[in-house]
Amino acid sequence: MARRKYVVGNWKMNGLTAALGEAQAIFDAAKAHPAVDVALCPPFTLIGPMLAAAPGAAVGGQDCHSAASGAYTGSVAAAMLADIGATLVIVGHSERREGFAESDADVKAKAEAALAAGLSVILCVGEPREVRESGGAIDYVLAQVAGSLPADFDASRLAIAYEPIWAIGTGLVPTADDVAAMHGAIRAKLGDLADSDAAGTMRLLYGGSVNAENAAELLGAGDVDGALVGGASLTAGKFVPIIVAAS
Ligand code: G2H
Repeated sequence: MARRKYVVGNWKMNGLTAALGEAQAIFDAAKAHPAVDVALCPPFTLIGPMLAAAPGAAVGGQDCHSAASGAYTGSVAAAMLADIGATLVIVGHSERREGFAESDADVKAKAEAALAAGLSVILCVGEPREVRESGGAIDYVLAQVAGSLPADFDASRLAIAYEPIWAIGTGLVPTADDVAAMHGAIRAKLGDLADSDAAGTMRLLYGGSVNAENAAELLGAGDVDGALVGGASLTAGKFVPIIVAAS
């Protein structure tokens, strides 16, 4: 079965309630492109209000804790996200891996908790600049995939986002050939780690400085099923052209 395109906005720590109009405009425009699955991951504070503004939309978190509850000040459990209507969560973003010292094992535990709570998961991987420059990017990312992949999963609810760290928020992007090579290697690794059905079903997203100008080329690269978009997902004017490029 063909994989549906998937375009996800990661608002990071951006957005007050005044931004809900942008989300509404994005989800309204997305209705004209039913072949593309569109989701937004705003800060935790906006998940409920965004769902109230756009009922039925795919809205998710940018992180979750691996525990179901407990003394984890500042954290949010996967079941709490599901409880307010979120349907997905990002785990293992490099800004969490680097800024909050999250290991592959941490990311794996979060992904497993999120799947158990009924959420879909976008699991992020990606290499730093020095690893890319030394020629070790594919080995580095495949090790992250092996270390972060949930022990058991429904491939229709798990996507991997390849986000080279040096491309995040920098305006730099890998070539379409480099993206295709990485995604092909990830899909082959999934075949080894899981099975060929899972490898064929799972969607692989590219993330890192995706914008209206480069989206068509990046989304057209081999084994790219969608995009995880940061800065260009904050307004309908910048994000909708990326949805159009995916359709
Ligand atoms: C990469 C991406 C969103 P940006 O982090 O996940 O951000 O598109 O701003 O590079």
